[in-house]
Amino acid sequence: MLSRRALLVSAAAAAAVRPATPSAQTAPAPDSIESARSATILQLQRRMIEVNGKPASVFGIRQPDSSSGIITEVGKRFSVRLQNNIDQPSLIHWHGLTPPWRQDGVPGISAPPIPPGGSADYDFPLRFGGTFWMHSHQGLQEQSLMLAPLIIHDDRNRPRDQDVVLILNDFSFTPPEEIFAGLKKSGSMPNMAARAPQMASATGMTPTGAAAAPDLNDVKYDAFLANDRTLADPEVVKVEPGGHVLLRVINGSSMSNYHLDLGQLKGELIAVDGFRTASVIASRFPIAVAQRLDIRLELPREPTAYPVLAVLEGDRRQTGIVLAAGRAAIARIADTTGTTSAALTLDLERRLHAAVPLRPRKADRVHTLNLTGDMARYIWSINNIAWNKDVPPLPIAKGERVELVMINQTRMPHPMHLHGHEFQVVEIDGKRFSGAVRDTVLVTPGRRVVIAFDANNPGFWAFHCHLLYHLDAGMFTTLRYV
Ligand SMILES: [Cu+2]
Repeated sequence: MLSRRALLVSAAAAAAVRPATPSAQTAPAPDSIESARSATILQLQRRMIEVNGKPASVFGIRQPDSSSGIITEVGKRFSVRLQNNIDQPSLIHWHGLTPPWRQDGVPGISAPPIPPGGSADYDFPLRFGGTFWMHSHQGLQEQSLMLAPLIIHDDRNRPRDQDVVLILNDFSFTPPEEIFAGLKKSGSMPNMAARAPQMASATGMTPTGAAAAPDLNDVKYDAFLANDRTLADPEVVKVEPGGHVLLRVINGSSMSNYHLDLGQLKGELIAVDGFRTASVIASRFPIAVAQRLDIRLELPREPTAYPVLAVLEGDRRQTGIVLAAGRAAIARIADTTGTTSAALTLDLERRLHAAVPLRPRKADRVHTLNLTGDMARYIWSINNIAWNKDVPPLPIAKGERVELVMINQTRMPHPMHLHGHEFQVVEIDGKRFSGAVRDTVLVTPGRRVVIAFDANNPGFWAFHCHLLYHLDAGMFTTLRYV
């Protein structure tokens, strides 16, 4: 029997050749039995939920005890055996974590997908705590809910706090491949026909023109889910009157940005994308696709039910959960609001300040990335290049301070995500500031957002728009350094 240390060394040696070892093993080798014993098992599976009174077949990422995703602690290792129990290849990205690049879960970049019946092992230290999530980076599986929370407890968890996780999703009964085909074939989707002419002119538009009329929500969804449920039958979370809640909101939607609405409660935002910020107190917070919000709530003493809602941007539809403090009547909440919400802005982003900013340093390298697209043909790109495997990675070198200047030349907002590194928002529209440290930043139409990061995790990394169909249509590039 090999020691754990020897196993890790042998795993590391194997990783140099074929990392994250996807294998279609029927009889696991003794080594893998041993490592599986110390690892958390996560299973990719099919499951059924009910949406709008109809059964829906979706994916899930669950432990054998059926808990979704992982709750762990900072300082521990992320030690996971991922088993693919669905009938198609898959690979899971640990969104916001900074693993060795071979364990980052992007097919074709970090590792090959895990075949049906196969498994892959992951093992790396957890450098920081916070609210993260995991999702498939394979094809369009994320739209079918191949995602789960990844919560890393740290000192932000005070003993009196009750953790409440709220994961938001957009849902369609139309298979994602059909949704994407519909977007590609402009005119076939009801809204696309009317929009196509103005979108054609969007290519190469000036920032002023882009800012004039944002174009939102290019997929029409059947429902918006909060922890798998709609407001027709929302999750009701029992909380204590006068109690303290740490609300961890994860926007796991494929294409939808929201305004989180705490109603009569005021919340204290303490972290975005896992990373602590100076507190911001409000009852409404924007949350773009893939982003997270950690919000402390102090509940009043009287028994009351508090809806926590997410209103789709530029729309009236909403979803949410209910925090029930004591014996409180729970009123039915409509799934639409009275008025159409505004588009998300960068107003909150401008106010956010990292609790622990990057060490001030002049950039060694700056890349300018114009976010570009041709809405009429539904091609999305960076510097007018729709990604394919022949596009060269952006050059950077180990040890550099890198800045990425993103200029959105389209009419759609793009939540841009960097893999393998946390970054800091350091400029919006020409104004430098010490903004939030995070992993996904929204760049709204016509805006210029600059992020900085330290090239301290060598490898081959993805950088892309997190809107699923934009990513698939080419708003994606890579960084590579060793
Ligand atoms: Cu996009």
